[in-house]
Amino acid sequence: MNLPVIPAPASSSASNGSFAVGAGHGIAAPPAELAGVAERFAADVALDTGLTLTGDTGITLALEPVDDVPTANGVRADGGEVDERHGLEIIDDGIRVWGSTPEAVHRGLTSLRQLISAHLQDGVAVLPAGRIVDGPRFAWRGLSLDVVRTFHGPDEVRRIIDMLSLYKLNVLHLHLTDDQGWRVEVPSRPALTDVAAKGAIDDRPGGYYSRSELAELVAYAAERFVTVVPEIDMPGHTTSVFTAYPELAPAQIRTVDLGNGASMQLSTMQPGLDETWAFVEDVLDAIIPQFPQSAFVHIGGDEAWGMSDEDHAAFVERAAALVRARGKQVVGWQEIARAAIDPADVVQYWMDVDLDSMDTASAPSDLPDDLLPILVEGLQKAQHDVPKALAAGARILASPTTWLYFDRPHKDATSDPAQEEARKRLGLQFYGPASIQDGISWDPVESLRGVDSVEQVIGVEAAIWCESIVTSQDLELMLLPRLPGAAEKGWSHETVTDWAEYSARLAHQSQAWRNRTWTWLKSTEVDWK
Ligand code: TNX
Repeated sequence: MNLPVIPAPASSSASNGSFAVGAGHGIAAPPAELAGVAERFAADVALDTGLTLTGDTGITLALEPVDDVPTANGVRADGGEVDERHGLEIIDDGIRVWGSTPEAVHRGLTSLRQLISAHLQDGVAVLPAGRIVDGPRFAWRGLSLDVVRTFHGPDEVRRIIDMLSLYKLNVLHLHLTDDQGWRVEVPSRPALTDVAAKGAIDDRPGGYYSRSELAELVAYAAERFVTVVPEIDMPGHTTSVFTAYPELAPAQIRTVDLGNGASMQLSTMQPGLDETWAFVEDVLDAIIPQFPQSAFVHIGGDEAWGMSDEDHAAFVERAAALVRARGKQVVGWQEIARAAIDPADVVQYWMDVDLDSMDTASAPSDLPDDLLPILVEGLQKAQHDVPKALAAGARILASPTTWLYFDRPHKDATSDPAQEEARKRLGLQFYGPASIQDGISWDPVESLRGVDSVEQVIGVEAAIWCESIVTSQDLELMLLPRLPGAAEKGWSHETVTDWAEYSARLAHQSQAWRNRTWTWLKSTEVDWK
């Protein structure tokens, strides 16, 4: 059955009849544990559709297990075992949503939100009778958000959390530190916020989240069953730290411009310096308590160009040990697999490059001569990261650049001439453009180089890097309409690559996006509602 729901449910069947949801309906007195979920649903329906559910009949909720869909593969970012499987039934007399946990019921109500959006006409949504039994393929389904290159304030981050929630994504990975800035308070290191946080790319405003703003964001996400995972990127991508604490800086700081706001740094933290470790401990001690839901700390580890393999491994191993000593698990970009890692660590795979088909002649022509060999060597090493991670017993978080880097330019023109300027400006040109259809033409197990079984994958995470992204509208235009496709890869057991089927479901999403004032690329590939 082709329901206007993304991600596609594990199973669904149609029956005869329908139920018309209107303003006089609502959730019938829910069990106490589901009161919050019921309130959230009514508030979300109002924001998605303008329909205010003022009654208390029509929709019943129950805490009842669902076990006729497979359990999720992988690991949850909150480290728990929460079951997200749920059922949703529409009959002539009303609607019933059930699952064994509040989160499961919330996921079921999220499908109902989408059904109401798709069927609403003149204040009434006539929902065809039927039954959905659903649950996720992977336990970790996320978005990595770069808040450094452009600082996205708390209001914008809340809008992004709302998007994640509408597509049953359950992780917001905040990339809080990078060469250009630092976005989080560390009370024992005031120069991070007094100095490093002021930076961003070009003359974009800097900024950081205060401790209370972060606590509010984390709570806002938790209410929507989204876990916020913090990333402190090291030992590369740390130039902003050096501006604040020059005693940590290497002798020479070298920056290479790659165009479009992107740059490359050949300056890294030094594992041989005692001060480095005092700093890392201060940062971890300040940050870990700010993310109580997260069982993980992301330690970065990527692109430590110019550093020896030995130094990089020594750094990763010590930083990872400090995270584990604080009771948290380690997640890092795929380069951490070049160090000795633990089976409980998660390796985030991104460099899905095929070296043989690469055209190094197309590298930026103004690249200094000594850099191309460094880049090529990095790509060669990257081919071994996934096998190394798996050999160490660790598992993979799938973020392949080909399909999940949303800073790839949009390929297809838009039906809105006002968006064409932004479409052509946004994204890193060296990636080459991708269509929305390209974004769903893969599978998170089959398509990953070096991966051969679903057990090796803990989940799926899209990434949005903000070198080319300046405004909130830019950010949303790069996230939508791609985000639902990433969510589908993380959730749906059966990989849909049939564009006609998928784009019919995608077309319905624009109704809620319009009501929520989210900017999306009105790609001509889709017949938007
Ligand atoms: C690589 S992906 C980076 C980022 C850039 C991104 C641009 C990764 C772990 N590091 O620093 O912003 O490419 O797509």
